[in-house]
Parts: sequence; C-alpha cells; structure tokens
Amino acid sequence: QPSDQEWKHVLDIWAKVESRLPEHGHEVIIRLLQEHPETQERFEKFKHMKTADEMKSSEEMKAHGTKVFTTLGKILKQKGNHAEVLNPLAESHALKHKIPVKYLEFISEIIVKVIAEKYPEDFGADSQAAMRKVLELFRNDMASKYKEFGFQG
Ligand code: HE6
Repeated sequence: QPSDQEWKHVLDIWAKVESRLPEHGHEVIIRLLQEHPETQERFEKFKHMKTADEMKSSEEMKAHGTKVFTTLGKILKQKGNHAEVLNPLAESHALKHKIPVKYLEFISEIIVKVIAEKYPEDFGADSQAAMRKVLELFRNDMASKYKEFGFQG
C-alpha cells in the first residue's frame, strides 16, 4: 500500500495536471492509440481515424480524454478507498469494452511519461515512483474486479 507521503506526491502533481486536464487527457489518449495501435481497435468512435493530426483536432477525442482523466482523478483522491468509482469502471471495461490489464499498463506508463514531460520541475524520481505505485494499485484492484466479473483480462 502506498504511504501517506506517496499519496501526497501523487495528489500534489495531480493538482497541476488539473490546471490543463482536458489537454493532458487528450494527449494521453492520442499517445495510447499511436504507441499501441491494438488499443485503437477497441474504440468504435475512434477506430476509423488514420493520423495523429486527425486525433489532435478531434473534439470527441478531447472529450474522451477529459472523461478518462476526470475519473482517474476521482479515484486518486480516494487514496485507495476507491471501490465506489472503480467498481463500475471495472465492470464496463471488463464486460463492455473488454480492455485487458495489459492495456491498463500501457496507459499507466504513458500517463507517467506525459506528466514528466509537462512538469519536469515538479515530478521528480520520488513522485514518479509514487505515481507508478498508485497506478499499480489501481490496476491490481481493476484486475481483481475483472476476475469477479469472469473476465480474465
Ligand atoms: Fe476507458 N473509459 N478508461 N479505457 N474506455 C473511462 C475511463 C475504453 C481507462 C483505460 C471509458 C480503454 C478503452 C478509463 C472507454 C470508456 C482504458 C471512462 C470514464 C469511460 C466512459 O465513461 O466512457 C482508464 C485508466 C480510465 C480511468 C482503454 C483501451 C484503456 C487503456 C471506451 C473503448 C473504451 C468506450 O467508451 O468505448
């Protein structure tokens, strides 16, 4: 379990992320789809898009990035007591979208990379390690819910 200090690192940097949450969420989605094209196939509304430019100019993709980052922020702020937000997310991602835990690993790495690029002064090694640990907790809890829903993930 992450320590109080680790949660503080995560929530401090997240407060900065929130100053430009739609832009950062949008960028993370674009990079997920560009770096891991198999993830793009899961999106009915995005799978037809061909270029990064098309993705960058898509308000629909920006709206999706906003939704993903808003939900992730709610989860982080629960400091581990996130069942109320996480359970419905696990249910939809297991049963409806069928998103393997591996894809959650992909997005976790991209989140850390994008924040490190945007906030190099405020996201040092300790904060990056704390964010990785917290995202691992998130994935582990998603994975155990997946199993309850009968999705091997
Ligand atoms: Fe997804 N998602 N997602 N997701 N998602 C979401 C929050 C998805 C995610 C990882 C989503 C995904 C494919 C997410 C999705 C819809 C993820 C919300 C709030 C919604 C929604 O309400 O519509 C993480 C970490 C968080 C917080 C892939 C791939 C990954 C890695 C859809 C195909 C799809 C959809 O609507 O079709």
